[in-house]
Amino acid sequence: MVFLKGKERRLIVVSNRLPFYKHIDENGNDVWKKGAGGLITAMEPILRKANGVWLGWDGVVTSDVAEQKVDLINVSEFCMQDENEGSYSIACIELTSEEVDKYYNAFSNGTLWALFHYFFEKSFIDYSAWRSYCKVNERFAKAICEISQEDDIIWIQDFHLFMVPYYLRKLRPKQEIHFFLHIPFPHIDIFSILPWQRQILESLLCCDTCGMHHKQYLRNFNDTIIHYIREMKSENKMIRKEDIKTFFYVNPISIDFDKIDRTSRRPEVIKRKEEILQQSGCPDLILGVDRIDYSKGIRERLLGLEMMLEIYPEMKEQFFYYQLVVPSREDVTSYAVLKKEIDEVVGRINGRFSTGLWAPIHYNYGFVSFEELVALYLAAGVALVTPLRDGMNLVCKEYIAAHSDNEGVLVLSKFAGAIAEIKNCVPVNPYSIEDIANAIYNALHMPKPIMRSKMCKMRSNIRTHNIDTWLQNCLSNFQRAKDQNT
Ligand code: ADQ
Repeated sequence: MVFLKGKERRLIVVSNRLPFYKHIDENGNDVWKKGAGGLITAMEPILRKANGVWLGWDGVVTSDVAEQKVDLINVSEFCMQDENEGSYSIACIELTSEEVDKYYNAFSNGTLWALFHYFFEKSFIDYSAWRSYCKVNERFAKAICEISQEDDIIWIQDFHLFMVPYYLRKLRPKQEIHFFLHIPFPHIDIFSILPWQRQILESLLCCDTCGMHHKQYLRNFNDTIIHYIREMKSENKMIRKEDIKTFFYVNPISIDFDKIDRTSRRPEVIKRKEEILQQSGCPDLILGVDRIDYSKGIRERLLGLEMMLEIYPEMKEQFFYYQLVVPSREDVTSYAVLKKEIDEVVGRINGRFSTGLWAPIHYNYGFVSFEELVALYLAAGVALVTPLRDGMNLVCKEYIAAHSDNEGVLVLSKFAGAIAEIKNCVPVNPYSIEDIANAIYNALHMPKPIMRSKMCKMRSNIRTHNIDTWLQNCLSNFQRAKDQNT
């Protein structure tokens, strides 16, 4: 429950994927596995504390989606958890394999993700994928009605579900509907490429509130709204800015700082950090942690590392680069191509620069536990977070939270939403290989007092702008919207 408008209300979060995905083992039993990604990292602690409900796809592909009955399952039934952290329930949506292809792979990840991250050459226009997207979004809206009551807080997450507010508003005219966009909202020139821009805009205008990470995204959005109003007027459909009831706000998402900080001080995590450093056999460990995605700039980062070794050959054997990559969207062609490219670049660089027992890059393609991740962050003297475009990026905030020793240098892309808040990083243009090479070299050579002072400042900022303050700000905006519209 969350406290809003003077009373306790149930929080229902709706996103494409649930934080767990299900598969059936050889004995026919359901087996649940934890997923990874920014939305899960951010929303899970909130739902646990609020004892809320999370509605989404469980990863199961069915041959036919009949009128489904949506049941609630408490995650404590299949997931070990710390009692102090609370619990929440999940409700599952089913998808057919055609819907996975069209709604999820083609439209959401192929068209929208690429376009909204400014990779318009990778984005494509496919009307049948759009129809599937609308059909699945309508199913989500019906499922929300099935599991909720009118005074629940419905909070729809991200670009997979842009059309849900439109369908839900038709079914529930009085429902409070909130939306949060986790990716950038692009410039109007990019957004205009979408033939369905008006439908998406009109759906967002069915919400009570819509939140974004960065003021530039809101500026872009305002430009599209102004253009939309002008178009409506030219069609003699009267609409004015004052008639728009949706409250748009900026609130950069964050992390559970205290949990990561506490974990980084646990003796077994510190012991693991020391083991990692010892195994690396080098004075410095550099770390990259990413969901595999072309927007994360992994390939460009590796090329930057290669150039650093070319320019500064004395850096051989002085560091060890650990690249952790969590698998993602493996059925989308561009992701499979990227994986192959990364494999090749890693092989080439290691082949070129390895000496005796030393190889510059260790590449781990898989999921690691929370404790292992914190130990890796703590071991890393430098973190490379160099996305070509990122709505926010939580890895850089996790890295800062894990450095309870006040050490470590963060190299951060100018095109990550997080750069607006994290001023004491080493900023980098991720499109410039040379800039990356120099940033890595400078990070490795930063004098200790400067490094500690910068890390302290970054920590105090993220400590106060954590996931709790983010939630409270969102709730205040829900309240403000209500006050504005009554
Ligand atoms: P993502 O694109 O998924 O999120 P990000 O914010 O960096 O990106 O979050 C990735 C998460 O996955 C982190 O919490 C990280 O710890 C975890 N992770 C990565 N690799 C892992 C591994 N191998 N094992 C375990 N965990 C791993 C989207 C947007 C972002 C935005 C978030 C939240 O694209 O811009 O910050 O949503 O709004």
